Amino acid sequence: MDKKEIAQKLDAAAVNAQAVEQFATGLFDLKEAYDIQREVIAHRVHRGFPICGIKMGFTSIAKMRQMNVHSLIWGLLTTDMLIEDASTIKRSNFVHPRVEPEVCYLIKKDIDRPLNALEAVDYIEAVAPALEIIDSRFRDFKFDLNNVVADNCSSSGVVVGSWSRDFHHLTNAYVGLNINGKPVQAGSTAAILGNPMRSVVQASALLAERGEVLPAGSLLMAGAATSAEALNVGDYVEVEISKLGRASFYVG
Ligand code: 0L1
Ligand code: MG
Repeated sequence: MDKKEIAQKLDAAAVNAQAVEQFATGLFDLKEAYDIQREVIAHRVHRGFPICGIKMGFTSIAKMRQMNVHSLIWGLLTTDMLIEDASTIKRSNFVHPRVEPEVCYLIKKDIDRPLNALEAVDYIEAVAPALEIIDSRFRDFKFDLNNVVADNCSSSGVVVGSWSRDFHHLTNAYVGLNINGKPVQAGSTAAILGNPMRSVVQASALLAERGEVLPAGSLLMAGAATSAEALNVGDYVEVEISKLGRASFYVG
């Protein structure tokens, strides 16, 4: 099976909300996994949904432990993944969705080279509380590192709350994930690589490695502060980040 066929299968799994088995370990390496990811995204772009940002994955120890992996990964966001704050998603559009609380940055200037932590601040326009819906296209959320990368790092939906220009207090801010009014996960922005701004630094290095640029105006999902939670019909899901605000959605 070549890269195009693998991408086609992953795209069809997402469109039809039907899980597939992960591909055999060793069928493609990590570099090829990112090539397949690009092919998967090309299907979305072809359907009229352009790339609007990137997501960083496995940025917290909690996430790495939950999924038993040890490397940072990244995927692409397309406009069909954007979900309005406080709107309703349809459970039936997903295979087995989970949600995780995140921080989202709005990029001010093209990220076109590796940045250090001091420089990264100048590339951020604003920050917002956010929720990522992850929905592995692989049966039972079972995958190895190369498979999850090929599957665009499970990314499926993004809810972004109100933008704030005050992003300097985010080194250790409370992050809560509430479902139906009950706290189900609690953590700190410090769980995101020690400081979510480091996610921007890591993203700049990963982009440079592939010779890619993240244009001004893009979203950068910095990663989860806690483990993910499964979504069920009837859920009201909310992220709360101290001094930053909230974002939410319903599951219908
Ligand atoms: O942190 C992340 O967003 C990684 C998501 C990929 C793994 C998963 O499906 O949990
Ligand atoms: Mg995530």
